Order: sequence, then structure tokens, then C-alpha cells
Amino acid sequence: MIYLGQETLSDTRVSLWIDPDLGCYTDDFVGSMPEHNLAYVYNADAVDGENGCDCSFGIPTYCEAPPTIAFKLLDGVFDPATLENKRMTSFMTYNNAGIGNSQPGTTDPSTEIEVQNYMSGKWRDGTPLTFGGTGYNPGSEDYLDFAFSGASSFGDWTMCGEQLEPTDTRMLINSGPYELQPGAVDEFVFAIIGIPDYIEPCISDTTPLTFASNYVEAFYFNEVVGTKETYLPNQTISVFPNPMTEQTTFDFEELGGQINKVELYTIDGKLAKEYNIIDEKLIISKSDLNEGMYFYKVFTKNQKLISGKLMVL
Ligand SMILES: [Ca+2]
Ligand SMILES: [Ca+2]
Repeated sequence: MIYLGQETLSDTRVSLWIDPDLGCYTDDFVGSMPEHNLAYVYNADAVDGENGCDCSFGIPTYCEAPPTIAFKLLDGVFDPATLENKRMTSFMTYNNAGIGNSQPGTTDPSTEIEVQNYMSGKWRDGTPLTFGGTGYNPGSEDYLDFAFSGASSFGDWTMCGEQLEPTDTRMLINSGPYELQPGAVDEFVFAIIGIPDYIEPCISDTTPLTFASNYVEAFYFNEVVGTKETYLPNQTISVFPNPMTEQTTFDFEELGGQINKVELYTIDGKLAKEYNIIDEKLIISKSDLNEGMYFYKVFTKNQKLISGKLMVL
């Protein structure tokens, strides 16, 4: 994500929207695990299909072995206020109005405001998400941010536990609000995790989900990104302009003579360039690089590290 606008956007929200059709799309349930930055879809019962293993329009089904599919946010948007990547801040789900008898406030949005409501952890009509039942309980004050999150401060809450009518669900993993600054270069990384032959009916045991989530997280941060180093806030250096069109200057003035090396990595983790630093500035020109996204790592003499992303247009 590259923000080329000139004005700071003060109330930015970024959502991952998913219409998870698990085999037959009319008998699905969803849930969330906020502590894992994760949401998932599972079949409402042990057999995927409307009439036994069959589904409308001849859609193929998982029949007697439906999996659970999880969507895990690994790298959210960068929030300049906290200098950290934002986590999943709310989770919402809503229903295809054409299937079953969903309450009108819980169905597909049709205006920008209704979309914004869902992205903010509210229902289509602005009703806050509250604990219990479908989560659409006008008048209730049992507010929470994550729909069907299993354990919550009010008690356990899952679609299966509430014995809701199975339906065609959509879902949003929401992140925000945060401030999006001109020139921001950011990325939003998520994993799709399949757990075969697991519904336990009703996800009474989340151990397989927890295990898969931890495994994917460790793999991503250790093997893909690498987090063994100590990070400094990336505001302590200036990288401008970013995106690069002709050349970009890394300015280390604020850190005095502490910097000794800059490395650029391609998006798939290969070292593309290495620069030894003797000055307080490094100027990189486009002729050294291909177009695309790079990760930079700036090393100080005592092995502290500043990292970020550089886009080359
Ligand atoms: Ca669906
Ligand atoms: Ca299904």
C-alpha cells in the first residue's frame, strides 16, 4: 500500500474482507481468536452440504470431512502513534440476505456508511456489536469488539454454541483507526491456514487452531522477516522520497556517526544491495535497483537495527 495523497488521513481503517465459502456456502459458521489476530470459518455441522453431501448449483462439497480455514493477520498497518503494526482491532461477520432469515441489520451493506460501520466493528445500521445470540441486540450494552470470539469477558460465545441458523457468511478482519501520513509505504500480510478434517463439532477444542497459528507466526517472523535483532523506531532516520522515482536519500544525522551498514532485501528475502556507511547520508539511485518493494535494514555499530520498506517506482 502506497499513499500518494498530500493530506494526512486521521481516521484510516484497513480491513481484510473475506467471503469464505467452505465447500457448500450455505451451512457455514465463523469465529475469531483476537489474541491470535485470527478469524476462521468452519462447517455448521459434521457434513458439508444442504441435503447430505449435495449443495445448490452442484457446488462441490467436503462432504463428511470439512476442514476449518483460518485467516491470520501477520503484519498489520504501521501506526505512527505507537510505532508498531496494528493488530486486528475488531472482527465482524454478516450474512447473505438471500439465505435463511437473517435480521436486516446483519446483512450485506449497500452504502459507503454501511461498509464503514462494518469496518468499525458495528452492524450495517450502526448498532454496536454486543455479546450473545447473533451479536445484533439493539439496546444491549454488553459491547465487545470481536464477534464470536469463543471466550469473552461476558462468557463463551460461538455461532455453534448459540445454535444459530447456518448461513452464507462474510467477514471482516479490521485494523484501525490510525493516521495515514503522506508518502507512507506499508504492507498488510496475512496467512490462510487450512486445518484438514477438523470441526470438533462446534470448535469446542481450539488446540489445533492455536497450534497452527503459533506455527505460522513463528515461521513468518523467524524465517521470512527475521526478528532476532533489536529494533529502533524508524522515525530516527529519514528516507526520502519514498517511493523512489529517481533517487532516495537515507539521512542518519539524528543518530550521529552510529550507522555502519544498510542492506536492501527483495520482497522474497534475498539480499539485493549492501552499503557500508561512512557518512551521515546515503544516496541510492534508481539505476542500482529494479522496480518493486524492498525491505531495508539499517545497522548501527552496536548491532541495533532500524527496518522499513522502500518502494521503487
Ligand atoms: Ca460465504
Ligand atoms: Ca459449508
